[in-house]
Amino acid sequence: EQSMLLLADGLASGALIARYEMLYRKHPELTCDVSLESKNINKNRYRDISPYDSTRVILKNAPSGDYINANYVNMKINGTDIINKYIATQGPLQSTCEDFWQMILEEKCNLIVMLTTLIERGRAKCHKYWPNVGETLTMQNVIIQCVGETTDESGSFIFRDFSLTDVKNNTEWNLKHIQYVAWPDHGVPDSPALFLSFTEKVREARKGDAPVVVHCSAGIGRTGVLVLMETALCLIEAGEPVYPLEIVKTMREQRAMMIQNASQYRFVCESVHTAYLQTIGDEAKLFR
Ligand code: PTR
Ligand code: PTR
Repeated sequence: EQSMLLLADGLASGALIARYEMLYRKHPELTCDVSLESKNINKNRYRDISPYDSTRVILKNAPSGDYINANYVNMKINGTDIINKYIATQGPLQSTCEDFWQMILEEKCNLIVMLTTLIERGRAKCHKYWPNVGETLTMQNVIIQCVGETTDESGSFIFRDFSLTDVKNNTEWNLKHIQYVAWPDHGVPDSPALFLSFTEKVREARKGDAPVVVHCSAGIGRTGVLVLMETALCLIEAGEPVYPLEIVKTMREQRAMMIQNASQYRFVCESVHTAYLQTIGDEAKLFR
């Protein structure tokens, strides 16, 4: 039997965190064998972060094999027909840029959400896998042109517009890139309000049925926080209750270790609470 509590009470009492701490970080029965094959091992940014075999993105026509450190993460919105589709992935390495863009091409993505900077505390967190404004990056199967770049008033978000060309079919499409520049790994954003407004931008930019590609450095911590938050906003809009722990479980069945630590979980639950107050002017509903 499950006890039901108000989100605010669960935060205040510590019950919310206590339950989070008991979850499996990695599903005990799911394997990650492909990521550890000798031909793939160097394609992982971190030795301890691997995608499950069952939900990994399998590249069809990449020049260097079918492996990329990425998982499909599908989040169903209770009480609706909506499934928010994501691909959660690591920040590309220089050696995996071609694979990254091949994935964007094969999935026909039109939105990338980036939650890291390139360097943090002197350490490389992500390769700069895109071209500067007005410049073009040419991959074997896809050409990427950056046609615009703006920063929001707070200086916390950067918006980029890319035009992509599918070389084989000679077709073009547009891709948006939204970057959160003030969010260190293992940490949390400056404020729930700022993070909420970022997540709203993601919601507005999401279009069509293609998965939204979300990455940070490892593709688990900050990526998990964003996926939980956008899922929660969708649920709130649909008038459905939000059970943050259930959302974490659903994510972790698709990519291991999503949401890295208790402070990130606490932060996102506080943000969910803020969203409730803003959207329906009411106390957050129950959690289990
Ligand atoms: N082995 C690394 C570490 O524990 O620091 C892996 C790692 C790196 C895990 C970054 C999470 C990280 O954060 P994020 O997923 O938000 O980039
Ligand atoms: N409500 C969720 C479930 O059905 O599993 C999450 C949950 C997690 C519920 C833990 C209760 C929990 O309690 P305990 O930590 O005692 O297992």
